[in-house]
Amino acid sequence: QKKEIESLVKDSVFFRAMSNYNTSLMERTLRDISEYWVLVGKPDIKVIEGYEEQDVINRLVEENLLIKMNDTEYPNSYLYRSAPFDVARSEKDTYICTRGSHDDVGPTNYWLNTDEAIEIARTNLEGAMKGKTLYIVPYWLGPIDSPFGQGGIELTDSLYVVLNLMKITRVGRVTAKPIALSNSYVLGMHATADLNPEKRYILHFPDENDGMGTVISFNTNYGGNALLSKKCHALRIASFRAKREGWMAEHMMMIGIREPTGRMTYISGAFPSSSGKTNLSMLQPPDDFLKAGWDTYLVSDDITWMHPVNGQLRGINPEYGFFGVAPHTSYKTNPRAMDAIKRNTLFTNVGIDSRKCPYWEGMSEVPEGLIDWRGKPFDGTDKAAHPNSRFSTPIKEYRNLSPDYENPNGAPVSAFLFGGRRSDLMPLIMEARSWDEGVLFGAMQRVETTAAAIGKVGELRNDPMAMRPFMPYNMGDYFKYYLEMGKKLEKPPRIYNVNWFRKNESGGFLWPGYSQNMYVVKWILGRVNGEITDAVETPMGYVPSLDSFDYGTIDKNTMNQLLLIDRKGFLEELKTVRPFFESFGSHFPDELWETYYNVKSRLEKW
Ligand code: GTP
Ligand code: SPV
Ligand code: MN
Repeated sequence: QKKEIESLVKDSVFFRAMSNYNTSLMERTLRDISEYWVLVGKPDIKVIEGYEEQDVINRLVEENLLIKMNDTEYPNSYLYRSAPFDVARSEKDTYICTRGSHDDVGPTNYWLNTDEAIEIARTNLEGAMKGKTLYIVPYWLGPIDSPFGQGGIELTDSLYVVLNLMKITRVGRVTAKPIALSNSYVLGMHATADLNPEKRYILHFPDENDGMGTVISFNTNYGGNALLSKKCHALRIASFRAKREGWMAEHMMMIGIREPTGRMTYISGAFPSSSGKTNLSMLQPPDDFLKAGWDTYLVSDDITWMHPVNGQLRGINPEYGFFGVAPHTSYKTNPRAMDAIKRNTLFTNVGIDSRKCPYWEGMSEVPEGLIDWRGKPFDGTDKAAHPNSRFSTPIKEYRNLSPDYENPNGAPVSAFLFGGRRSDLMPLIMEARSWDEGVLFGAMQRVETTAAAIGKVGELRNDPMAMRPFMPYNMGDYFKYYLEMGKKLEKPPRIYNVNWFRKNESGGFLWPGYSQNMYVVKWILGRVNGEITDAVETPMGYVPSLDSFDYGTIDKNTMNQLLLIDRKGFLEELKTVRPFFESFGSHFPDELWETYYNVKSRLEKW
């Protein structure tokens, strides 16, 4: 069988390059592939080298799976419609599998025993690709020459997955050398099978594959469930490895902000799914900032890998493109995204008008001849675009990329922001007094659920560091690890809690958000660079004093509301998160309890 596979891939540039650099890894790769290939019913095989995008598109168009968009306004852009029941991440089908017990992964994860999970996969995957084509997609996460990069190989029968990977990940022959030299890769096996949601599994095996990790996903074709390089590898598998190796793989965006003086400061922000990472990463400062010489430069919009180097965390973006939320992206809210998605973009589950331009809620006026995301004429009874509709766009389409985007060593991170959708309690901005209290901010995150995952939207739930759906081990141990990281760093990032989503009595947002978030960012820069010293000290940490806070055109009253530290509310909040913390039992660090009680007693005395 290995011979058979060998003959099927022998013309591939990727495999030829791979065997030049590392014969034994090449041998192992062939074994891995042949085992899967036999299981799924010996389909045809095609290795993705990285230059086949047009062929892939043509095939999908022929199969009526892609619709070409207006070629003048959206050149080389297409619309894909998913099965309507397969349009978001499915947390209840997502498992971390180990040979130990459920306690390995803690109460925030679904767990399966490794052997049991492999048996489930075997049963479901047997013959699942008979008569189809198996695409082998080698990919590399991080700058090609980065010591922090990691390779992966995704095996899939979905051309939609292949096209997405080509848009948002470095794929094909360019990855052969770094994969070969790193002498390992994460193995991802994906099959659309019959898309039966009852038999949908996204299985993670962080211990398998010589400890590099394996992912098996089937009966789904949606982003985070099926693009295995993204959440499965770059967050879950990578976080597991990061803990072992002393670094961090986080659900964070990262940008550099250049001030008129030329100084560049990098900040990273963890916001749960559909809660503002991509938008903050593409922040276009208000006009007066731009005129004065401020601007922002993107490193990452969803995932950041951070390594301690000389006492500082340095961040890289493992990805090569955006898989961004479409609804409410507009020239008003995010002009830089609107520019980037005007070319070479794959849209998923958006509406389309009679001119073949995409449309979604919050984009503009409802256009003529609108067809909704399911392909039916839009009549206003349902949404035109699915609330979790997405754009897949290569990173190079974004015009304000950081000069450090391709820096193999990344860029130093000066601040961490934790935030999420919270209509009450959480102020616009507060600064933790210490790393440990910042970790408590992160651990306490209780935010509204969104359409990015299947389930109810708008329900408050605990989502520490925006990592709940992506944490591959016990969250209590993660908190411990986070605390240790702070001790290890000479210059740990300062930690902030932000909230763009506070609401007024009539349900409207108190804070205008989007480009206006620049005012908050400016305050953070003033703080981390030691230029704003007169902040107001509260039991929760520091909040801006209105005198030293440039907050734009908002009135003072609203500002006071936005910055209020509600003593009673926070005491109540501490009480509310307590059972969640307790659910981690002895995994929850004593040190964090201590911090919890310190903050609590400060509030009580205030
Ligand atoms: P994932 O890709 O799911 O991880 O989401 P994300 O964290 O990147 O969120 P994104 O930036 O795509 O924003 C999600 C939704 O929140 C979009 O509809 C945005 O328009 C909206 N949003 C983002 N930033 C703000 C803000 O500052 N204020 C308000 N009101 N809405 C915002
Ligand atoms: C998220 O849900 O956090 C996303 C989209 O960024 S997905 O890739 O589907 O996970
Ligand atoms: Mn995300």
